[in-house]
Amino acid sequence: MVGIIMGSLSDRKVMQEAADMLTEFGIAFEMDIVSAHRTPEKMVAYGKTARERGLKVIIAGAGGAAHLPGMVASLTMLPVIGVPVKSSNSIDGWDSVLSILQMPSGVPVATVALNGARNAGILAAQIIGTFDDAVAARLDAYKESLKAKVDEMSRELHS
Ligand code: RP5
Repeated sequence: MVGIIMGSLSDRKVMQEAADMLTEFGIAFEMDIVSAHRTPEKMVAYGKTARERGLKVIIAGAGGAAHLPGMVASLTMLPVIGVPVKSSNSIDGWDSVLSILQMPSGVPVATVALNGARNAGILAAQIIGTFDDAVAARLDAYKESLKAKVDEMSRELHS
């Protein structure tokens, strides 16, 4: 249902959080390393075949000159969620954020926060939840659990 791709194995720790959320919501996913610069042919094949292979959403994470999410978005009509990863030689992550965020008109990438793979997983689940009632129900329960946590914090503050 969801394809999670990343530019390098060094992105894995961050991107695993997206996978963990999809697992929590009971959504099937695949994970692979696809580099825009080191494996451009693989990236083109991935983007061009994603829909016919049954994927509904793609989560793409990369750092530095992070061209993977935008390039994949140019190759498919599927929604692409971009995760800017703060890589080790990064200028505080701004390189990753801006190169994923500043897409040209007509080719959107839904960009989450720096290292925001958890939200990418939740957003992908919300897209799947628009046509899958079981996933929608799990998302409702998740949102309720967030409310319950804030209520608990409020009680603790006033105790
Ligand atoms: C990008 O360059 C990857 O997405 C990664 O975030 C960054 C560094 O990659 P490695 O040099 O660690 O393979 O392509």
